[in-house]
Amino acid sequence: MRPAVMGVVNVTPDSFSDGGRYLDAGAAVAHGLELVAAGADLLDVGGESTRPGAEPVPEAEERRRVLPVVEGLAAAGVPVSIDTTKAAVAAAAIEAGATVVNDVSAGRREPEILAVAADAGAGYVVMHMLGEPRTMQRDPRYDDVVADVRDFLLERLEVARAAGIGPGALAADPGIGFGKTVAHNLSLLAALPELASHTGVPVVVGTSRKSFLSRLLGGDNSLDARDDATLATVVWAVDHGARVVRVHNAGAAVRAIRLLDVMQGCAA
Ligand code: PMM
Repeated sequence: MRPAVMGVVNVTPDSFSDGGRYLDAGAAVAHGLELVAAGADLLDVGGESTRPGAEPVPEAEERRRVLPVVEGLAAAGVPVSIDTTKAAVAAAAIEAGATVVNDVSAGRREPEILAVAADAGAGYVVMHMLGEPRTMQRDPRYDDVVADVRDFLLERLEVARAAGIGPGALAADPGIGFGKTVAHNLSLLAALPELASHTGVPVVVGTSRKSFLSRLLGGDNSLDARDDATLATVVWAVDHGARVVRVHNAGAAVRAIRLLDVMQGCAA
């Protein structure tokens, strides 16, 4: 099955690459529709930045940011996931038409979010994060990053199942950049086949424009450099079993994946 491209619509003032650009709901919806026209299969709408150092956003403000955008996109027939850790925001977004809950806390911040997804029959993405966005990049350490992340995902998937989320509704994400050094991120990208086979659910990977990419390119922090590097990781991730890639530049990812598909066909 062709992997899915999840386009990012951040309705935040402070996300790294698109912070502040789509705070207006109309602009955010228009941007989302552009991503869909470029080939995105679904859109991930978020109103709370999770970049390193980010402070939490009050629930009322998060709702105010995301709900009109979810509503506008869903009304246009676009599959929408809501990127939130808050149960009430997830519930309101589902009411507005979202069909997937993308929870970077994997149900640890507000465990009720699991029941919200279960009751609605929504999809649910379980992501690994060490600590919380405010502090996660302060000297992250693991015994064995791949084993630790794998065991965490297995445990949270079990909790999600116990809360009533159906097996076909679950996906797992190693959380690239969430409490990880460059080396941790690379180890996890190399271990995607293992994560896919152990979890038994579709694996989601979000490398798009993340800062480890510019470090790997010798500190080139330009958007072009991050976008180019993103494409390399998208191709790598899909070739190593990722079923969903979360990206800002959907058109480029769709083209790269199409090319990979052709090359895989020739190699088979
Ligand atoms: N990354 C960000 C936000 N949400 N959700 C999932 N499932 N996986 C990710 O890697 C992920 C996410 C942060 O990226 P952004 O600030 O550029 O949107």
